[in-house]
Amino acid sequence: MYQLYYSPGACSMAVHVVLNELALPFERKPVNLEASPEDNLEFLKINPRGQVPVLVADGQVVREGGAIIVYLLDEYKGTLLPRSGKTRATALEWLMFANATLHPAYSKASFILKNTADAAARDQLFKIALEQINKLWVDIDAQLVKTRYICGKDVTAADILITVIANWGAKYPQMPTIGPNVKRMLREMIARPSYTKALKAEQVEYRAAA
Ligand SMILES: N[C@@H](CCC(=O)N[C@@H](CS)C(=O)NCC(=O)O)C(=O)O
Repeated sequence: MYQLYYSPGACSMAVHVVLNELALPFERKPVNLEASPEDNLEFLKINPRGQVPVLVADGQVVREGGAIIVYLLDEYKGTLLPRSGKTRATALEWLMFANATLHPAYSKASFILKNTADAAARDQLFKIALEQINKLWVDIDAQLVKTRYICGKDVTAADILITVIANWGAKYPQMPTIGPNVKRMLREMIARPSYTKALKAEQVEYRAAA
């Protein structure tokens, strides 16, 4: 039995959706990311970096969302990650883009909002971070003009993670600009049973597709 350490609506939700897609049973372990280290001792023993997601697989700790998703999709056959060749390269490229380019762009904006005390400096830095995020959505939208999902006609893991990240902007003072083709994909993704179930379990309202 797997254990998934997660925070509602965080990047860990992509692992939650993948586990649902694969119909794998798992135990949900909520983590309060705002808690002080003293109040998070149990989780910090599992991941001293204090970050979710963490998957515990038969006692082995697996960290880094991208690695967890690839591990699960390699272990259990499915269409979310092609098994070899150029289609796998494309699927990995977009998954890593979501994990290592889009996610950090949002992390930057969130960091600025949380840690800049001076309001004028915060607004200025947030505006720059938002422009960077918006450029990435233009790129994603351009891809989704050509294809139904990010890698073609089939859903892959990248669509799942992109859909999770898109919702983070709902908490910002100004929401990122997400194009119509992305919104179409987001609506399709959140209608999947795997996604509906995860949103309900984590009690997350999805606002980015409107
Ligand atoms: N590279 C890591 C990043 C994970 C990450 O940034 N997780 C966020 C939630 S989306 C988190 O735990 N933030 C709390 C923190 O960094 O202290 C991964 O992809 O797993």
